[in-house]
Amino acid sequence: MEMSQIEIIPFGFAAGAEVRGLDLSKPLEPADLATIKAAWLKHLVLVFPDQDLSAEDQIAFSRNFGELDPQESQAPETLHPDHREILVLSNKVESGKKSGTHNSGRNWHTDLTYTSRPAKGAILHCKEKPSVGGDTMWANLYLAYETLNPNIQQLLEELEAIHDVTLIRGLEQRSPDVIAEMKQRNPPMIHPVIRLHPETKRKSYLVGERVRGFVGMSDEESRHLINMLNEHATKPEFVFRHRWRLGDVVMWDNRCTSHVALGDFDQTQPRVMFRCSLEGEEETGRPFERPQTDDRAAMAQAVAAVS
Ligand SMILES: O=C(O)CCC(=O)C(=O)O
Ligand SMILES: [Fe+2]
Repeated sequence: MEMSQIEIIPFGFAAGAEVRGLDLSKPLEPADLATIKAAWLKHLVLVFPDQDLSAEDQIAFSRNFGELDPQESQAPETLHPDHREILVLSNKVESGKKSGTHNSGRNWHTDLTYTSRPAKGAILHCKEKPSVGGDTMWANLYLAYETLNPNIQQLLEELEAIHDVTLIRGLEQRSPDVIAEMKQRNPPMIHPVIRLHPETKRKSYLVGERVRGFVGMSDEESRHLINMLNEHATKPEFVFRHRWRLGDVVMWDNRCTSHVALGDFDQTQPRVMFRCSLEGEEETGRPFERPQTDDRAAMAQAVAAVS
């Protein structure tokens, strides 16, 4: 049997490596799959250049790394018409209508934290790209955690954050039906801040710019802590920035990274990406319930407990 010659070339210290020598439209040899999995855990974001995958190929490749997210959190019109496993990220205007994903990913986030089961990872395939700009950046959240002072690490240990889909940057610019779907499908969700990676056993912290507060803190306390943690996590030394090439397939580990898609490109040029999300291994979230009572004292107590 022919052995493929996989080469793994690190792109950055914090994250990112290019994986050369593979055609992902073909089934992977077990040894190659093991090499990819090990490289993924080490580099967090893998870039496979020069791929040309059909929707079926991309789905088959993605299934090597886990179940696919059923995408119930997404507005149906943003999914591939024949393959619900694929979210189409596109800025194209179709029959006079802006796509429901034309500005997706524009603030720092980890995918699907507005659901009870944040994604394990994602596989993104570059189909069309602007001539310049539209890069994506990833932050290494292990390094962010590990470089905090132990006193702050301790503070985060029992903390829970409220993730809110309405904090997606630019959500208000999407069509009213997409906004309504996203809100209705995804009420605010509470997740623990500290995460232990099930495979590497390293800790990281999950906050990002779609968190509206911490349970048991005032808005003001939350705001300062959110800003501090996000600023720290996205320091340049923890960030890998990818400049897309047509055909790139990028696969990231969502359990220890956050990312942002930059809107710095000519919006009259198409940018189209197909995404498969790996279903989260664990349901870590619980809904954040608004206090539902007429009793003022109970209301005040409930608000104090969560705001
Ligand atoms: O378009 C991109 O570069 C990434 C968008 C994003 O946040 C995602 O696919 O999860
Ligand atoms: Fe994302």
